Amino acid sequence: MTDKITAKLLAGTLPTGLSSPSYDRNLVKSSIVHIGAGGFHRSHQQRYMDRLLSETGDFSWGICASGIREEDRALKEALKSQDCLYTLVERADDHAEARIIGSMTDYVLGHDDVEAFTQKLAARETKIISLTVTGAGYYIDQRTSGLNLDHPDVRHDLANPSTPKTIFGYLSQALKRRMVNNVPPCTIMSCDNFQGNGSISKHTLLAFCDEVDPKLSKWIDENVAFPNSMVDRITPLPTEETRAFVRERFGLEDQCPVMCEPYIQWVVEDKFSSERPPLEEVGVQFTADVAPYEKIKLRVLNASHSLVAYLGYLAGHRYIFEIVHEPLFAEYLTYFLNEEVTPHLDPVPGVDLADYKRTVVRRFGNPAIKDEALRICMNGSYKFPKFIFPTVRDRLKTGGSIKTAALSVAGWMRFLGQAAEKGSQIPVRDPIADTLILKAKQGGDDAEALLSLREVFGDLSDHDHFRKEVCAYLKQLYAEGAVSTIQACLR
Ligand code: CS2
Repeated sequence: MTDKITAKLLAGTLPTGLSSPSYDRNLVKSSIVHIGAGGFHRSHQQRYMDRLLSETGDFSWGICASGIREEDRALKEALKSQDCLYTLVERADDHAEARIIGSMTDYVLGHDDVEAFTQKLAARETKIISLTVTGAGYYIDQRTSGLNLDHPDVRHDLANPSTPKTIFGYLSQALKRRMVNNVPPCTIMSCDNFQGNGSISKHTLLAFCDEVDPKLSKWIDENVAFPNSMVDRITPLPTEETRAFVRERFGLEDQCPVMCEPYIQWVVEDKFSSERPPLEEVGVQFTADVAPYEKIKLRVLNASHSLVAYLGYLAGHRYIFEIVHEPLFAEYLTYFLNEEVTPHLDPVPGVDLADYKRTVVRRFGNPAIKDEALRICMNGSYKFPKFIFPTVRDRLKTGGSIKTAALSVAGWMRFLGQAAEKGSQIPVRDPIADTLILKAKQGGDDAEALLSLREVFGDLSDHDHFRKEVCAYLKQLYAEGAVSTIQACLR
């Protein structure tokens, strides 16, 4: 027999291996509003808050989750039908530990009632607005690293403040209301996975507000804190299989469970506009400078993901664990990390680099979470510039080899080429998917067409050595396939 997951269930006995909130959820305040409550938010920030609520008895820090895209409606309906509770399953090998997370106080869709949502964001009780809207949600122009004011969504929000589509439309309205009504400023905390996530949220929002009302942008600049943070937990996209697992293992009918690895990390810059949750009590690290932690995470973990995912997919693998269990891929990854990445990393307080790299490779090898290569193969146009190009630039400056990094770029291009073929079933999920497919089609085995995309490659579009290497590897990938090209690269 299965039970539907609802608050009623919490009063009953739960099966072994599953825990649930023992705190009274009615007492929890919604002092955080989170925009973009996908799988990662629910495996990471909510998990920390749930722990804070259950371990400290401080009920000040619940989260009202929200979405601002129509695609979020199904999740809203699922969560609302089960009192905003959901199961979080942590898995490694044959170990599975699950918890019903209770820190989500509500789930709203911003565009269902823009006025009510703006009021919520502008309310005195809202101390923090947190964000996981992915890199694409910041509308960054890679050429200038600033806000792309020409993007149709951004232009729409500037022209139509009452029907916003972007975080900027919502945040500018809400902060304006706080400014005008003398409500103390809240903190804007980005939990998106890129370096300087706080600083970038600030610069892009200020650029937007400059267009709306320079007084507002000045007020935000002087009053609102945007802490940078490094977030880490591998969270595959939720699948039907996760639902089935929760049903079979725990007898629970949960419409939107999340499954992830046991590893979790959050390092946050200790810079808040007003109070902040005492998250250090549940393992979050607060620091004055997050940059070294972000750098190591993005250049080691995220870069390694992109390095192996495309080529692994081309070699016929579907899951990350299968790829890193292949000796050839393991060797390729080790070469990249030791020879190309490591020379440009700085020592990070409390982090043993060799151990950090070993742990990343071990985490990738976790077969239980079945992380799909295609999840990593999404949004290459903003992942390569953030994860791999910084290493490439450092290598080029010092004259070091870039062979494995260049091959990973060619791997992405070959993947796009395959996706561009007639009748291909490969999905290209990327904000500039159409352009990428068009260029991949035009160029075929000649990488120059894709390399000309300055919004992706920036100065690297003009770098002869980089271009030569990528072009040679792409030709070889077309002619010989992934495995033989990696073998040749490592010889
Ligand atoms: C991945 C990340 O999407 C990607 O390319 O590298 O989602 C990664 O799983 C997380 O950053 C882990 O914290």
